[in-house]
Amino acid sequence: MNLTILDTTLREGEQTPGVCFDVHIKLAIADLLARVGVEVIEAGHPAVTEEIRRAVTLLAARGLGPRVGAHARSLKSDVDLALACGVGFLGVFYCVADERLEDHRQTLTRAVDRIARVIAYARERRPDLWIRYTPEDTVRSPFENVLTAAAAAVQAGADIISVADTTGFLIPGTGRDMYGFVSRLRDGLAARGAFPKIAVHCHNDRGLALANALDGLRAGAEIVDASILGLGERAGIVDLATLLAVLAHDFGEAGRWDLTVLPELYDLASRYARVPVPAHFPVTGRNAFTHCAGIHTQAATRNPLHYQSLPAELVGRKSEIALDHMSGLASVRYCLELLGIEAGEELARAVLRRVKEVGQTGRTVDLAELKYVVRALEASEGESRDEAAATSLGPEPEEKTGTC
Ligand code: HCA
Ligand code: CU
Repeated sequence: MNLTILDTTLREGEQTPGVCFDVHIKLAIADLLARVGVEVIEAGHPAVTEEIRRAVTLLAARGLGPRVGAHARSLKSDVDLALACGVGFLGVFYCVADERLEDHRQTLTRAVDRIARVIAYARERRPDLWIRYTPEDTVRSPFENVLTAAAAAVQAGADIISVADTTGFLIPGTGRDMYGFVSRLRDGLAARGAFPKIAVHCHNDRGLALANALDGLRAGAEIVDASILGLGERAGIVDLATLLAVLAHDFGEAGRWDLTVLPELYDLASRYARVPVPAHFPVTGRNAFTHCAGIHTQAATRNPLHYQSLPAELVGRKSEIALDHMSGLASVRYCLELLGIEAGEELARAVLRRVKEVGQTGRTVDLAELKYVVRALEASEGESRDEAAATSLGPEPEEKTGTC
C-alpha cells in the first residue's frame, strides 16, 4: 500500500480549545513522531502567532525524517510566511461551497483563480515543495465546484488534493460516504488529466473518523491525516495510534512504523495538552489491554488473544488483569503467582473476598496493593491463631500491679 501518514497534532490538535504546546514540547513531540516514523508533520499555521512561526521554523530546521509542513490560507502573505519557515510541505485551503463563496462575496471563477495563483506562486518559489490543496468542507460542497477548484490547483502545481470531512458528516455504506466521494473525485480529476495524490482529513463528530479514513483508503486515497488522541476542533479527528495499529496489524503494514514509541508519545502529549487519555481509549488507554471479569481473565491468563484481537506487544505494552468486584479465584491466583506468592485455598479465597470488597468501592487492586492485602490477611490470621491459642490456655494471669 502506498501510504503517507500526516500527523497534525501541532496544527489541528492545537485547535483543541485550551491546547497550546510550548515550543520545547512541540520539539519533543515531533522527535517522538519522527521515531514512530510518520511521513509528514503538519507543524502549524505560521500566520496565527509569532510563537507558531518560531516553532515551525525550528521544526523545519531540525532535520527530522518526516517532512515538516505549514498550513496557509489561500493568500500570498500566508504562503510567504510559511516558506520563510523553511517547510517542505505546504497545505493551502479555501472553501468552495456556494454559501461560503457568497459570504466572501466571491464567485467560483474568482475563487478558483485565486487558489490557482497562490499555488502557482508557491510552486514557482519552491519546486521541491509538496503542495496540498484542500477545498475545506469538501464533502458538503457542490461536487462540480470541488472538481473545478481541485483540477485548477493541480494544474497550478498542487501534488495533493485533500478531501476534508470538516464536520464529520460522512457515514460509510451510505450515499454520503468517503469511498464514494474519493472514487468520484479521482475519476473526475483523471478525466481532466489530473492525477494528484488524494488525502483524507476526517473529523470525528459522529465517531466515524477512522471508519471514513479507511473507506477513503479503500477508494485509493494515499494520505491520511491523524493526530495524537485525535485532538482537534470539536470532537477531533482520527486518532493516530488507533490508525497505525489497524494499518500495521490488519492492513499488512507492520514494520513500517515503530508503534512501541506510542505510549511515551501519548503520555507526553496528553500531559502537556492537559487532555487525559480516557482509560478505555483504544490502543493507548490504560485499560486497552486489561481483562477484568472472571470468565475473561480465566481465559486471558491462558492466552490473552481469547479476549483481544490486537496484541498489546504491538504497541510495546503487556496484557494485564484488573482485580475488582468482577474478579474470580483464577484472577487472584494468577496475580498472586505473579507476585511469587503460593497461596493455599483458604488464603486465596480470603484475598478474593477482600478484593471484591475494595472493588465495590469503585477501585481496582493492583499488584502492589495485592501484596498489602496478603500481608494484612496473614497478620490477622496470625492474630486469630494467637487468640485461639490464648483461649485454649485459659485467661491471662492478672497483671501484678502494686495494689497491695
Ligand atoms: C481548518 C479546517 C481543516 C482544514 C484541513 C486542511 C478542515 O481548521 O482550517 O487544510 O486540509 O477540517 O477542513 O482542518
Ligand atoms: Cu480539520
